[in-house]
Amino acid sequence: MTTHRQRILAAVRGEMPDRIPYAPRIDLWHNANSLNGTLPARHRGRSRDEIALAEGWALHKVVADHLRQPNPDAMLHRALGVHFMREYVAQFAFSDRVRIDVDRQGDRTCIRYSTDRGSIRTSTVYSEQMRRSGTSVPWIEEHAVKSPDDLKVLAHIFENMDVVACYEPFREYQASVGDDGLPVTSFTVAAGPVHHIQKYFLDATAFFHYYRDHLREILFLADAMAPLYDKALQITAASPAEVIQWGSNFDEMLTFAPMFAEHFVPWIRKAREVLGPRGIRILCHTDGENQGLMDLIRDSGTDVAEAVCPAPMTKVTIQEYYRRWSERITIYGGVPSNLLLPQLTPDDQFESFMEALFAGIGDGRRFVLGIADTTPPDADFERLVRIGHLALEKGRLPLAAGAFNPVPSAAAAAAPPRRAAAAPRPADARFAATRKAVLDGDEAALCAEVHRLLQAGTPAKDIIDLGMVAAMDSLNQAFKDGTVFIPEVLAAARAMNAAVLLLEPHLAETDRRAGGKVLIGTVKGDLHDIGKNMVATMLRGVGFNVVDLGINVAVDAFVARVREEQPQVLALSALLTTTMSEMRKTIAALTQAGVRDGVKVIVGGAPVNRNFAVDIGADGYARDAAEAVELVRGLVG
Ligand code: B1M
Repeated sequence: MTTHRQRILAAVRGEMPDRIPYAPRIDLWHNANSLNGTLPARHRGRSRDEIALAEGWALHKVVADHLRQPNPDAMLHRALGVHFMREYVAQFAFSDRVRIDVDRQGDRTCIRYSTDRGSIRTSTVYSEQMRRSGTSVPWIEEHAVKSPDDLKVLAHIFENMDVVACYEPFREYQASVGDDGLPVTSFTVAAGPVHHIQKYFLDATAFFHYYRDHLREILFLADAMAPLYDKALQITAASPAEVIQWGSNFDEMLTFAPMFAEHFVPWIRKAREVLGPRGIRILCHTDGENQGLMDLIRDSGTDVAEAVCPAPMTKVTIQEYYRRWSERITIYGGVPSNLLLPQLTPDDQFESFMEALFAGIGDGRRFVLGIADTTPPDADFERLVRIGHLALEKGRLPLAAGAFNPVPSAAAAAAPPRRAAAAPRPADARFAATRKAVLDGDEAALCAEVHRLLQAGTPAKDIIDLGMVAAMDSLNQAFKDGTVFIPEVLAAARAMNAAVLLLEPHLAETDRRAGGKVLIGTVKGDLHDIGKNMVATMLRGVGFNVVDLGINVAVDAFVARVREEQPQVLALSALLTTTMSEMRKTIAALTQAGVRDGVKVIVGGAPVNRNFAVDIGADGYARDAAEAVELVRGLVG
């Protein structure tokens, strides 16, 4: 009889298993529901592996089990991307020359790393609220890099580090999984040093500014780390592992195409070159929006794309993923997590998605069915069970899909064509230099030009509207078209922030700060802040006074700050389906506190849509940062 392990391994190797393996990731769901006492009655008291096996599913053994590690300090150095997991065959080892002082204060762990070239400080948080929501990794509250000099200190720390083999714990882990799944090892979950720097050392938004302003220093640090990555590959090559995770959270915006091509692809290729001949396969956790990265990922040499999250949660359909990737890459995932939430996906839509999935994946080779990214805590467990039944009923291989043809790589590389750029607005020649400075993200040049125009008697409002905002509009269009990337947009917005400060005293009272104050924050339980930061930066850029409350903001805190700041607009961001309900609660609390009428509430974030906004009584919804600017302008009049 074919085992789960054999079936997944065959899919990963591009062979034809007897049927589609089904390995749903249920760690987050299990953590939350077992802590809250809400596991389905028939599974009370069971571990996640026991539940999966009782249901007949393969174990999802891609991500390390962060909560159950023999080493109590397994996650202590998370802010440096240094983890001591039993699932990792290669692990970092600090040098004696680095002094490490750990200060634990309740949920917070602060660490100072001191060297003879200076020191850096980090802090991480792991709270009861995070535990209850199922999260198993601490949040990096204070990142290692606060100034470019910190990059040099980190380079020194990593130059002095070593990487050592840890085969024995991995062998035990492998044995414990046995035939029930395919254990994947990791070193870090970055696709090389630059990705490591992005994932761990810098605040997510700050990274984009550093990438643009301090690339030389970033590459210096990356060079210092490269020998460790090389050694990890050598150690993995001689290890008992069969698959290694090499890279995670790929997303066209975050891991934007030019950076991905220059700094990620060479490392994925190298991993493939070193490990391929040893029969070890490369897996990347591609849970983001991948449309702009599809060809790069396909040609990178990765064998498995795990946590593939298709439409309707992202832009790429599962059929398109399979068509473009299955010739070279095994797709692991395929069912977006929203499909498990009846409040977002009614039964009939769930059933038709699953039907389309089985019809759209050709002969079914190179496919491991799973949930992307992971099963949410409030998932309808019976839908997970139903997918398992469908995998049994419909998943016998080869599938009898009719006219399916994988796209040959060369043809796939040629498609899809870029959308044509929108026609530029007629430009006012007086502001050519202003627009250029905005497009270049050149704060000094922009401020100098603004100064010159003011001295020449140009109305401040014209400089903003006809110069700066016009440039930003065209930059936004180029961003949407995929011809410029997030660092350029953030740099332009940053330059505009500075110029608006210069212009403000010269604006007529009515035009000042575009007439408004905006309070913005990511709702309680949600730690995603990149999109929210983009919205805040763009609003500031066009002159709004933005008060950013940060992440994980409780309903009461929103209400208190609305009272205190009296903003015209409250902008709420949520990236998790589980935290969207906080938006409804916030609006209800504003009403109860008697302050709802004085503030317009707008909502946004990947899982939010217009219908939801209407349903919860919000005043508006914006799909992206550019739309948010238009929306706020419209609301503030
Ligand atoms: Co998370 N994550 N994540 N994650 N993560 C998502 C959101 C997810 C969709 C991945 C997936 O399933 N494919 C999924 C949520 C699924 C769901 O809820 N149904 C998910 C999950 C499950 C999780 C964890 C639970 C994972 C785990 O622990 N196993 C965990 C939760 C932590 C927590 O919040 N409690 C988690 C953690 C993380 C990281 C820490 C690793 C990292 C966040 C880093 C950070 O923000 N500092 C992360 C990332 C990077 C992502 C993805 C890959 C990318 C998000 C992003 O920043 N995109 C994401 C995948 C995806 O979204 N498809 C995913 C770029 C950003 C510019 O876009 O944020 O959409 P976005 O913002 C846009 C618009 O949405 C809009 O404008 C922005 C700019 O155009 N917008 C607004 C946003 N806010 C707005 C507010 C407005 C208006 C517009 O005002 C009204």
